Amino acid sequence: MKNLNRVTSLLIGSALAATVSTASDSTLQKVMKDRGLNEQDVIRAAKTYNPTGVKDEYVIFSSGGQSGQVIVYGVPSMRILKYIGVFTPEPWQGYGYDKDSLAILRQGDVRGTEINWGDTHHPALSEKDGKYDGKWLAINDKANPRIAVIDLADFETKQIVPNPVFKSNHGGAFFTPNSEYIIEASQYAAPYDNEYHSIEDYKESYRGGVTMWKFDDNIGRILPKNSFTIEMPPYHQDLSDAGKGASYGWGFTNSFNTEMYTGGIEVGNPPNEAGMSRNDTDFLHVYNWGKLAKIAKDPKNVKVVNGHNVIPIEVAVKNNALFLIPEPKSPHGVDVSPDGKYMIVCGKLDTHASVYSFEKIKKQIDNKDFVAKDPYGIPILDMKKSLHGQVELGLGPLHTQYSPVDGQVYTSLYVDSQVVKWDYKNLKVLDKENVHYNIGHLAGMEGKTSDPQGKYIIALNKLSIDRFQNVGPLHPQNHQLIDISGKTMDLLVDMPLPLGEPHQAVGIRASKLHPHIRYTMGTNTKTGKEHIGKTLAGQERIERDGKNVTVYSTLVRSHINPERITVNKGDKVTIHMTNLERAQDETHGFTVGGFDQHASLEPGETTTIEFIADREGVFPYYCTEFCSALHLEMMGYLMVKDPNKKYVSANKMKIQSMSPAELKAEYDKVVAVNAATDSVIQSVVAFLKANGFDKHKVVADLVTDAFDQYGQIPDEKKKANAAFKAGDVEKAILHEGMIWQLMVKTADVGIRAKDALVRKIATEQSAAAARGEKAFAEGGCNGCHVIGKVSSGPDLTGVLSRHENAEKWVSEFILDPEAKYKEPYIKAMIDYFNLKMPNQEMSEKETKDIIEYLKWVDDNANLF
Ligand code: K7E
Ligand code: CUA
Repeated sequence: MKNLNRVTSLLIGSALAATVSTASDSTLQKVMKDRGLNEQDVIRAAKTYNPTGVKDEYVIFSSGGQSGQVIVYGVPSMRILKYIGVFTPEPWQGYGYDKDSLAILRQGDVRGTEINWGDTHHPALSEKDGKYDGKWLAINDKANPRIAVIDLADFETKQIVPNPVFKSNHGGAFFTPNSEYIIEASQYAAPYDNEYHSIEDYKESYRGGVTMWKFDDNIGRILPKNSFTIEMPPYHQDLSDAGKGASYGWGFTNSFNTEMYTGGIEVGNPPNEAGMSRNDTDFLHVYNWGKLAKIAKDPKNVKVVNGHNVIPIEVAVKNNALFLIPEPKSPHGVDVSPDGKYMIVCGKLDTHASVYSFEKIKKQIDNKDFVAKDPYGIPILDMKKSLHGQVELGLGPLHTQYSPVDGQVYTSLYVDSQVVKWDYKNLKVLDKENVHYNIGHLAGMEGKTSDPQGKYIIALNKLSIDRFQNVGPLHPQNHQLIDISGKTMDLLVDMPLPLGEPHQAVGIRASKLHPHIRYTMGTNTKTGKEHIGKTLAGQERIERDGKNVTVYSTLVRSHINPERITVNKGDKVTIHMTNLERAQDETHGFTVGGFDQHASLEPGETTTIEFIADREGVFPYYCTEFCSALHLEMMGYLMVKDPNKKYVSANKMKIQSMSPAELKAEYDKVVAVNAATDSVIQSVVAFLKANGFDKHKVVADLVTDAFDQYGQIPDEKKKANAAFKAGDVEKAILHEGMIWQLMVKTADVGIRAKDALVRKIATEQSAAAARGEKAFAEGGCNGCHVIGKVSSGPDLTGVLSRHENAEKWVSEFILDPEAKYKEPYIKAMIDYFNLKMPNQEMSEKETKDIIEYLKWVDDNANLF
């Protein structure tokens, strides 16, 4: 109201407003006039507008419907934040393309068939004491009955569990109040086994049911072995909810087609829609899952179908754990109140909402006060005796959300295209708001928990018709944000959702979510453990084992190491990749063209791609995220050779076309390079000998390896000299080239031997220095700084004596490099290396340790 008055005064230009009127008032008026906005519009805009950098109060997780994904957006701004790949490959995240996420997607295969989509309906947030704890999100796939679990520490899908006995589902996923279980109710009754059963045997062989998936809240995984299914008659079980508070330990599931009609238009029967809605009432299933969970532990009480525990109807009945209550025909939503005392059932085909009282239900159960049994022997309670009351709401009531105001709820009316606010305790309608059009679910802020927040309701509309720009006959869905903070509802804004039919959404306070911004270096994000392919700077390598080529690579601004991978056609290529970055949002992507491969590597993540190099050719690979100014240079080549082919070197052809003088010049150059390389090797050898390398077995072994290579050089040299003498300069060049190859291999191992020897003879590292060295490696510092060498950044040996007050200076520089970019010394370095020291988000502690490491380096500077 205060806002309204303020805007009104600005706009009406009252005497008071005139005295405070400024240029901005007239600007506002002009904008409103130009855009055809009225006062109300401006207030609504102000209620949803987030200036840049301002974040939302609530985060919404919406099912993505047929996209098989989850859509994340903010309230009140209605800005989309993320699509989470769940049942469907999602290329940006690499989901379903890298090997690790593909393994998750494949967990969802059904009877050996790869499933690459889902019909997601109901997202559910994990709970503690009936309140959201912000840890896990589960969602069901109706089409291929499955439940997926998403970790809210990184918003990635970690598990998909197919239902072993259902052939479809709908009434899931719903967490029990302490996330003990996730409820999944079947939808269309079908045989539990995987065999053919005639539809004539429907009543005997087809079954519905509710699966109680055991959930481990600490690790965030469903434990299939500890889960069980409650067998139910072949009524089409529908939406469900877990009891809480007064009804803790109980579950509630709607149904339709208690007629058990099986259709058959093609044989002249009336269609399903007529036969399945003939009776006036269907059944609310009421079951004591707390008791059934205990019963299921005894093998005598379960039958095992497809390796999964099923509690037969008769066992549940015998243990007083399964009951039916009539409910108005073809109901849809069942929603338990925050205190667990009431269940609101809405009948799609009935204009009423029915409010059931758990106290009344419990009394009948305790007194064994039943009116009849269904054909399967399940006790039926009296409907009237179970009801608190009924309220006529309008046409097509579906789903209900609770508010913090005692008794006040919001229900969607599908046919009327309205949200109705009503009082379920005093049984009266309070307000109605039109929505556009044909609302399904509606989402309150924590509106189904024991701690509903109120403030907003989102209408999830099935049709948008004329609300948006026409983009062809397939229209977007329309989510509409409604302000419920006032006495009457106020529709604030529309958001088109073009990704599928999002059935349900759940909203949580943003303050309850605490996702990571980076991973511990080398994490397999799908398991949370260290990845087998974890590779730090300096450990990059290509290993070959027959037809298997394994590449251990790293990515850091702005290079992929290695930059050349040569394999034979038919080789199986496995590329492990580690993103060495620690900076927030410094993701690198990776693809090899033509092989349907993509990976997204968030800071610290390691993942793997794997494919058969089944085609000869040259295939560039590159980083797919624009990660730095030199992003386009972040590339390399995969070269696939056919082992059965002889290749003529273009280089050789070039040499052949050279004049004798040019050839001689080429030869002299190669010989000179080899001489220079040899002198490096000799200096390493001198160092090794001077420092008694043979006293250390590890080092001695490496030296032996190195001389294996070096030992082949005299023979090669003889051939080179002979060719030269015979006048075949070209052949001499090739032999000298081979000598260079051998020298490089020698130097490679020799330098590793030297490093190992340095380790052995250097002064002992303090614990802090050792931690610092690790932080230096894991932080990716060694991507640019190689100790003892100028590489793509300066050599850090002696860095602590290069600056005044150096420890302070260096740590400031590590923690906030940007602040020093303008210092003349740093500016000169940046110009020289054409690189800026990036902020690697090191902590104060890590920085301190790195300083200790650098001190150790300086103490041993003579060795590097
Ligand atoms: Cu009503 Cu599948 Cu929850 Cu759609 S369901 S609306
Ligand atoms: Cu890394 Cu682009």
